[in-house]
Amino acid sequence: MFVRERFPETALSLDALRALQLARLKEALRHAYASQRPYRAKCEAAGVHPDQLRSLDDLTRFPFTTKADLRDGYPFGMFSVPRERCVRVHASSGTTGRPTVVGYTARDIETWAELMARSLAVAGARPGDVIHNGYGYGLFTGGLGAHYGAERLGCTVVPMSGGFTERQVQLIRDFGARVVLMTPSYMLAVAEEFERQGIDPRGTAMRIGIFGAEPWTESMREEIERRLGIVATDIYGLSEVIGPGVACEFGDSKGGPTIWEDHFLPEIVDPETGAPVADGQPGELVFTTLTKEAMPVIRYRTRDLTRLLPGSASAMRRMAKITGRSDDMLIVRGVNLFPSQVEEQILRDPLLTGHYLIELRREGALDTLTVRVEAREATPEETVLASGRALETRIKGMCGVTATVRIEAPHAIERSMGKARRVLDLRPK
Ligand code: DLL
Repeated sequence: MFVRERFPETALSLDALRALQLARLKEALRHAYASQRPYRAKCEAAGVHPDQLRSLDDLTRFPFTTKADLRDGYPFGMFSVPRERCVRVHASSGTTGRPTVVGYTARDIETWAELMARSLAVAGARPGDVIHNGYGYGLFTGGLGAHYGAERLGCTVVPMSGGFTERQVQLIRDFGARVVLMTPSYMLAVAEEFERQGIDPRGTAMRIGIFGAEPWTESMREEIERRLGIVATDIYGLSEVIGPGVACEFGDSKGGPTIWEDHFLPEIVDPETGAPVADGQPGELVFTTLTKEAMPVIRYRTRDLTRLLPGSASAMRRMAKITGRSDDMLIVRGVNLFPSQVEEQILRDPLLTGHYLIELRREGALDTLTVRVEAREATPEETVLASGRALETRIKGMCGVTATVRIEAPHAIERSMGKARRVLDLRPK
């Protein structure tokens, strides 16, 4: 009830939603065409003009925007308004080279805060809640994006950021946080810190976790819920589109994040050919921003792999859990493998902690795969060995690759404070 009253857009009928999207799309396309020279050049090369867009389906005739376009424009080349009209910039570091810079007008910040407030609300947060925000503050969009949304919803925000794990536990407990935000991998590290301090998280006010910024599996969700006694929901977003709050899961029905389609139009395409893929089929997620002023993106290739699912709690569609990014896919001796597949197999064993690192090496002409995992405290030696062998068998059986499992001492694998690094590729380039 609260969600529908405070965020009536979530109750739009399908017809009203499609009409709103079409009106906004026409405007967004004109805005990008008029203000982003690189995008206009692509349209001209493809022989298309915004006036030719009459239906939502016509969008597939327009060119994509890629990460390379944003990098080429470094730093402010993709801005659609004079830099002076931007009240903020964020940047994502990326793995190589220049960061990707994104800008926001005052209205963009308002939109973002409102959508982030909507996300927190559907996950189960309510005005008056204490929200512990463990997403990193700074150029990363996680911290400030969640912060503004929580304030807008009327919550008391604890701007904790990542790190200082002992302090995270102390403040969650002392300040009575009902809602906790951080990456799922870091939540696991915080769960361990609760255990180390001998504090039962069930005895705190913490009830809801809103986790994202990195891929995580259903098995990871179960592990977090079991260890902390909370409801774990999935929030999705990316800086190029706005930041966190592009989509968020309803806490009571789960089933994948609902995409805020009144602001971001999703498509799925074949990652190799770019051809459209029907709802329900797997492929690469593509977004068109419908209301962004400072940096609209038309058909932005996210490289995230997922499927579009029909709406459940709203007419807006959901996305299935991200299986991985097309650039995170490992090819090991010809077999395609995502870290999430390995994660699922690890978490089937209650003796393993859920912290892991996949190492790839080349020996002679062959790639080798080592999966480093950790046993929980005080696991007897023979049990550890048996767990390792069983995991090798499951990885071979379920993922089709031969892996060597190395079980390490508790805490041997580095904890991340934000996005976890799951793969170390030591193969020569
Ligand atoms: O990670 C924004 C964010 C902050 C989302 C906090 C959720 C919570 P970037 O740093 O630009 O932005 O990274 C975006 O992270 O393309 C996905 O690959 C991945 N990602 C984000 N959320 C999820 C999720 C933020 N729920 C990239 N599940 C995206 C899986 C996610 N992957």
